[in-house]
Amino acid sequence: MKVLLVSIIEGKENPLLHQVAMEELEDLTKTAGYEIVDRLIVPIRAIDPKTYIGKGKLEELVHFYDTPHLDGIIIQQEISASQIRAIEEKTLCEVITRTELILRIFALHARTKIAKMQVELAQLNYLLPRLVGKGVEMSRIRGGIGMRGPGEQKLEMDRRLVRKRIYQLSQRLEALEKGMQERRKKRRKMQHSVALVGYTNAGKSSLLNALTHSQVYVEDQLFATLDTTSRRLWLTGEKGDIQVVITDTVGFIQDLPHTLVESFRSTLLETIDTDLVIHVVNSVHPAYLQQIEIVQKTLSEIQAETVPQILCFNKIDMLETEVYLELRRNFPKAYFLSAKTKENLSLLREAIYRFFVEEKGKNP
Ligand SMILES: Nc1nc2c(ncn2[C@@H]2O[C@H](COP(=O)(O)OP(=O)(O)OP(=O)(O)O)[C@@H](O)[C@H]2O)c(=O)[nH]1
Ligand SMILES: [Mg+2]
Repeated sequence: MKVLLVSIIEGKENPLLHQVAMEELEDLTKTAGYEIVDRLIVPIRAIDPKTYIGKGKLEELVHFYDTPHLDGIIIQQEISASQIRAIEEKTLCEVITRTELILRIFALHARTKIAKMQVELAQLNYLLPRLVGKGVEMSRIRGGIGMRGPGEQKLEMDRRLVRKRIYQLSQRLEALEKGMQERRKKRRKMQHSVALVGYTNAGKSSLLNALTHSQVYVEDQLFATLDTTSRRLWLTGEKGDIQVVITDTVGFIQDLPHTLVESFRSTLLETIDTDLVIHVVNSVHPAYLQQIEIVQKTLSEIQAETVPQILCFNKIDMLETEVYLELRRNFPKAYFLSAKTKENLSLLREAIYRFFVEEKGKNP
């Protein structure tokens, strides 16, 4: 599917931040498997209630790109359903927002039953306020899980049916979550637990693999992992060997769609209801500082900001020496390592050991 990426700047917003957000939108688009024809940052003076982008800018876009030859337009901003429809009518191609793009990636990457249910719930919750009236034509849903581009079967379903399905899914998930919660409680009493958290693509799954010699799925994609995986980690030290359970899960992203946060709550809690959080940072990412902030913000949104944290800069094998030294100066308490080359991995192991043996003093 050939797509055009559009980000709309209203008034005096920071163009640099827009650039970073645009690059992330590119990564998301590639992860979804779409081909990018061009990227466009459109400055506007004010939001047009009908089309968001404004009639004139829309005309320009249609003429310049000969839009019927495109399959889709992906818009960074969360514009309304009626604005989407207005742009679709004018451009004659499918228009989706970043939120819907992320929902599609989640749908493509969900592997376990629980992740599939969580994604479907998020999609339906996203869709519900966008349905108007009864018996509305639901071409926009594009078939739930595994939905792809345009031209799929058009579904006729009304709000009542969507609500019913939301209810069913919530009930089933709630039951599953109860079981998970009980297991988690038991685990916490009996075992030391560590969770890997961080921005998507930071290298959490790679670090889990490197620490525990596992083969968890790793990919240069956003949201490669949606499920929770736990592995045992043995640590040796002067005060005797200990065993901890280390858990990897879904990564965070800026403006993670609210419906996804809600639906994945149990998965998120699974990782953060833990003794220690290892916050993995992609040290070579140009916006790593912003990513650290977003992770901290997300952690506090799920009430996990008080869990003790080890900050861990990954991918140092790709850092230039000067940048590396400056990072070390700026974050004197952090750990700097590479899940790929395994450099400094032992320092992190020692830090985890010390946390449990000395600071926490618990011996299971
Ligand atoms: N050079 C280098 N690449 C790394 C390192 N760690 C991970 N990567 C690469 O970074 C990409 C993302 O790694 P993952 O382990 O899948 O990252 P993640 O944080 O689990 O990502 P999501 O599950 O998508 O949120 C992959 O292409 C890895 O091979 C590292 O230390 N050095
Ligand atoms: Mg992962």
